[in-house]
Amino acid sequence: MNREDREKLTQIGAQFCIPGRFQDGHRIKIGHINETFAATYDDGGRPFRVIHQTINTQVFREPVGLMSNVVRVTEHLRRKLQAQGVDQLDRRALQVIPTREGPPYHVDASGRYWRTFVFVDDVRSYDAVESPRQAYQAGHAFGQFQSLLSDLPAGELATTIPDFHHTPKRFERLLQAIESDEFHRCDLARQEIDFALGMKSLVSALVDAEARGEVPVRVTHNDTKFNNVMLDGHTGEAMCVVDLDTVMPGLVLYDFGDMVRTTTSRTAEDEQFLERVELELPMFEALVRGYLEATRSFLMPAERRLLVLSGKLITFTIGIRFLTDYLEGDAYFRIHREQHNLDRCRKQFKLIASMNEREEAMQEAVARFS
Ligand code: GN1
Ligand code: MG
Repeated sequence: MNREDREKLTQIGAQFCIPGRFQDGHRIKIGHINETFAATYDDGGRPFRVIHQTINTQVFREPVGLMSNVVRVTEHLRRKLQAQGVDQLDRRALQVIPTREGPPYHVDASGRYWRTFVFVDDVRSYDAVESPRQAYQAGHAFGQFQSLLSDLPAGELATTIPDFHHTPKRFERLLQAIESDEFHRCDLARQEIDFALGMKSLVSALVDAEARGEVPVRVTHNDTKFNNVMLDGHTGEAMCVVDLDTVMPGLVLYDFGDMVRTTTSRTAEDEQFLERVELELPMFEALVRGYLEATRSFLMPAERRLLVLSGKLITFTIGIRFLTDYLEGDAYFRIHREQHNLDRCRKQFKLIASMNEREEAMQEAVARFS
């Protein structure tokens, strides 16, 4: 790492209750939103590893509430897992390291918020799912996450991003972006815009089910991408889920939908060869089996009935967020090439088309494992 990063990290690390002296660190490139570093401290000859991460306050406007959610949830998970007597507790339950002054975050001289986690050893994540076994692990891990938190009253958590998965509001924003076409990109995205407009009748399905009281608000993860599951480096077993910034009150269907989006096709989120993109049934079957096994104790029939629809709807919601961001000049999602957000959108829409073709088989799989 360069000298500037090194000095920065040393200074940040000193604020937290970390045993030992700063030794080394490096930037980890994950996520579109936050900045993340892994660092090693020398604790009397023994290495102690942590994650230092900034909170993007443009995106998360209430970092204090966010961190109080994260502490609440990680402690709850740890207590529950401990009571179950699981092995390797420290690899299964994330731990927040508080600052020396007490709060679980530090605000640096330029106003940036930092937090620190204990590093989980010997786990890795994948940007794209590789096998049904991995899909099973992901479904089970996020299902278990919801299940362990199902006795935590959702109302006690802060809402870190209001209306995060509110599809009608996301759709409204897309319509505004099309209307103003500030960056003159609508012509380049004509097909995607038409596809999105064609889905209008579906956009309110989940918010309507919630408003009618058919599905309850629970504590949910809300960013259940496959790369937020940490798999054991040797056995491939899911050890824990990470990226808890969006843990807040929500519908379990948001979580399941985003799993379908990211864990049923062996392609990256920005795959450009669209002929490779399809909903792979063996992946979906394994995902839904893992999820239903882990959520048996609390999941209601009404929630189960909407699982397949949620896959389509959340894939659509993220797809139109990419499209909107493209039309708005790439202000939100970090891009690494021109038209990156348009490529991301195309991939999501292709996956939806494939789900439409396989809908019956997907429903049949949900019924089989229910
Ligand atoms: C963002 O930054 P990351 O990768 O954890 C986004 C998610 C999207 C995802 C798409 C707070 O997550 O909602 O689904 O990108 N997070 C936020 O890859 O907007
Ligand atoms: Mg995230």
